[in-house]
Amino acid sequence: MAAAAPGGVAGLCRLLLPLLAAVPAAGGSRGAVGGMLYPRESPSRELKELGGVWSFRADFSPGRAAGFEQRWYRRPLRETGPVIDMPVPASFNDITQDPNLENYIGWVWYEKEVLLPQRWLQDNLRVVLRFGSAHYYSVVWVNGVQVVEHEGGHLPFEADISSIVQGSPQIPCRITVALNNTLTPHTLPPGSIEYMNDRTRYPKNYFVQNIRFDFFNYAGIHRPVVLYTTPSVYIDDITVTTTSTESVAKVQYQVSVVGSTLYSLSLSLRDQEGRVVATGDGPAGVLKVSNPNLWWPYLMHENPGYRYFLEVKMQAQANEALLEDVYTLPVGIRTIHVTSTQFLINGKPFYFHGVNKHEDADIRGKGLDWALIVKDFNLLRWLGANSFRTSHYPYAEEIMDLCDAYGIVVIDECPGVGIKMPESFGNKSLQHHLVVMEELIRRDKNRPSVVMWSVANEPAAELPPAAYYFKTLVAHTKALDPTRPVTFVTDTNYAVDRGAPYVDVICVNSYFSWYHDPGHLEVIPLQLTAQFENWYKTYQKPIIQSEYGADSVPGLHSDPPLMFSEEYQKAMLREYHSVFDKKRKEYVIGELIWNFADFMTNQGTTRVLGNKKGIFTRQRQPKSAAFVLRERYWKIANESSCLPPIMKSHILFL
Ligand code: BDP
Repeated sequence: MAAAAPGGVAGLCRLLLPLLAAVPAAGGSRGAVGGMLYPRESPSRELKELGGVWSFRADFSPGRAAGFEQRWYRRPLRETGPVIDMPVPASFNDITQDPNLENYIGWVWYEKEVLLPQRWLQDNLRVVLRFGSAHYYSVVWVNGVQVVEHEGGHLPFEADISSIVQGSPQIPCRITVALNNTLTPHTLPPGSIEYMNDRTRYPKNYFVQNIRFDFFNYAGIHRPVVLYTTPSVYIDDITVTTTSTESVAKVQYQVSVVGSTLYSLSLSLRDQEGRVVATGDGPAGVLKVSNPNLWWPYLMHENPGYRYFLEVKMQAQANEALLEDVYTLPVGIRTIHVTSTQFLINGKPFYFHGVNKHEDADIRGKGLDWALIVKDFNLLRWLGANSFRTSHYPYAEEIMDLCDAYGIVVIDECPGVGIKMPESFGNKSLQHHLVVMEELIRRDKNRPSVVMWSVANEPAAELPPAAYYFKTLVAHTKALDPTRPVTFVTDTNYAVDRGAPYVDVICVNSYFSWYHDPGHLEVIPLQLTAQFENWYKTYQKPIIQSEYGADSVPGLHSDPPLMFSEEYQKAMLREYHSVFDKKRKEYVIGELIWNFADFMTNQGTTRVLGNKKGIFTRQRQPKSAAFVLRERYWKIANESSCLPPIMKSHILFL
């Protein structure tokens, strides 16, 4: 974001880790101001991907500040010390055999030298450097000049670097990134550094990072880094909302242009066959589409994920030249409504039968991996899942694009996970959380797959400050996007949850027979029924079981079922499902298994090489539970839609 911590990097270092010496305060942060369109090629825009091998060094100096003190960004990284090869995108943690790098906390440095085409260096052209995400605090220099600073992972940030690359062209152009993965009570997610000062038990300066969330805190440049061009007068942002009756849909649009006030805009909306179905002009307006093809979720329609393409053309006169910019945005036409018992998409009741996921895999950690992404979508469709929650942070834009295209419905969650400490409910944390929601909505507002925002997972919602915190956060989110419902995911008791009054849908997690009454599957029906009834009586809002699950170690068998066996995971599912089947006739509108796949966590006595609640292994092989869920999801889909049953056998071959 945006808003760097007050005092920039220097302030951050003081706050994060006294161990880190202060570094020069930086500027150049852009904030959630302006647009963050996904970079796409067009007749007026070129794109260069900077993925591959970058140079890398972790700053192992005692204060972790040698890089700033010695200004490593001023010269090629190899000239200031040893470097290793580091893939981008990827987490750095699992790439080498060095346990110190796996668990490293502090500043790491990345560098890439890039050759720019000569034609990019002309006037009237803008060159932008964009990061899909980097964990967590980033400072970026180009040819030694700082261009951007950004707080928080999981969301994109960018910098206009035209003046640097065009003003004094340097060949090659050198991009240096310093990244810090330290978490504080005020970052999202929050964390804290604890110094172990007992000299009889720990060496000098020994510290650990405490986190209250259950996934390995991978760090690095996790998503694509690109350079792209636009004309110097350019389309900065587009916002689209849709309404529809059966015979006609309205696509309201707003376009913002930066660089000049003298420009003209023309828009055309094309269907999937390329036919123009509506045209418009000017920075705001309404396009009418007769007999629209609506965007439907997967398994709810024989043609799910229908997208139109909105081509926006801008022309402007600048420096005696005619500049033209073109950007094409995919648009899905659909509506969402929430009643006290239902979630309606295009006026029809939608039941979430889906999963929770993680961005997580062997070796690459949280780094974007196309093979894994496509495999996961094939598994989701094989399973008959129509939805997922982006537990516990925004996923890559590339993943969201496929959700739009395939009709996979998304509950889009921000990185508000592990908010447990009282100091994480103060004004400073809240202000940051508001900005993160701004960044998330700015990124995903036009996505038809996103049907609800989740502002947090399992916060300590019983604490008194949680009331003001969530009231403000939910109101802010609704003000930014009045078209989508807002929730947060709770594991707090219904009677003391101070955030629940503000949400549109109750999302509740429970682990009956696992964390509570471990081994006692027989308590599930009673406890789960009581959970639903208590929440519904209190709030009269529809409810999603947003997590439930049990660990199973693949290949471990036991009958009667014992914990950690594949049979226990299956038996737990069946007990939960019997209650869901009663309550979904009333007000339960969804079930999301925890978790789609096994994933890495911090080490601990309850984790055997990570969390094993996946119905697929980390390598995406099905456990027995996957087949139980598959039978169920297809059955629900076939009951609730008019799809021919042949759909399932078709999907078998995926
Ligand atoms: C839930 C958390 C999730 C954990 C899960 C578990 O929301 O992040 O991974 O428990 O313990 O409470 O498996």
